Amino acid sequence: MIKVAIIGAENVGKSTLLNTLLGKSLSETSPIPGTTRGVIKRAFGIVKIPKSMKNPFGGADEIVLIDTAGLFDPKLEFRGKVLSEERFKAILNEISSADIIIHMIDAQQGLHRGMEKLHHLLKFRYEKPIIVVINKIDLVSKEQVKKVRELVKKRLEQDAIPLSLVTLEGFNDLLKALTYYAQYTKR
Ligand SMILES: Nc1nc2c(ncn2[C@@H]2O[C@H](COP(=O)(O)OP(=O)(O)OP(=O)(O)O)[C@@H](O)[C@H]2O)c(=O)[nH]1
Ligand SMILES: [Mg+2]
Repeated sequence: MIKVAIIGAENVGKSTLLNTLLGKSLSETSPIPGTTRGVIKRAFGIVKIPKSMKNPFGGADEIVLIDTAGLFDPKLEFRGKVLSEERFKAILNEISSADIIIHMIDAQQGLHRGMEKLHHLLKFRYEKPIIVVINKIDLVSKEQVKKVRELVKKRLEQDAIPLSLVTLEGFNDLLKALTYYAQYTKR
């Protein structure tokens, strides 16, 4: 069983991604930031791997997806408004036990300062493999996507996957990245 945590600022599309990956509506989504309030939501399910891909999860293609509350207010450097210090710590705890982390960025908002710090902490202190996705590319120009992608490359020193959960552009690339990292996960 592989544990994947989806993290990001409020309203970037974390719960939508969880639902899309599992092909069901398990986590509530809405245009209002701060929708996911529970410390953490876990969804146990099987991620659908396209037939053309080798199943990397060895025998069982079971994956635990964790949807977290938005960690930061998208416009401010502050902790998300639904989070108390205690909840914030509880989420960090949970994230630090994940095998793979998906760091989701809103193409309209760009990289969040607080998330940038957290990304480095998770990558270097906890040595987590992190997949960065730039979501909602259907809402912005190609230039904006390029700009955010270059910023990510510079600041996080890794390439990001442009994604839209409306048109599903990039979704296959995300699945590929997930399956790639899953091969290196200790079970
Ligand atoms: N246009 C567009 N809208 C999207 C996309 N992904 C998610 N959304 C919308 O963005 C809004 C927020 O999505 P959620 O999945 O609730 O976001 P979240 O990150 O879970 O938000 P919190 O739980 O509040 O932190 C919803 O209205 C979604 O329908 C996308 O790729 N394109
Ligand atoms: Mg949510």
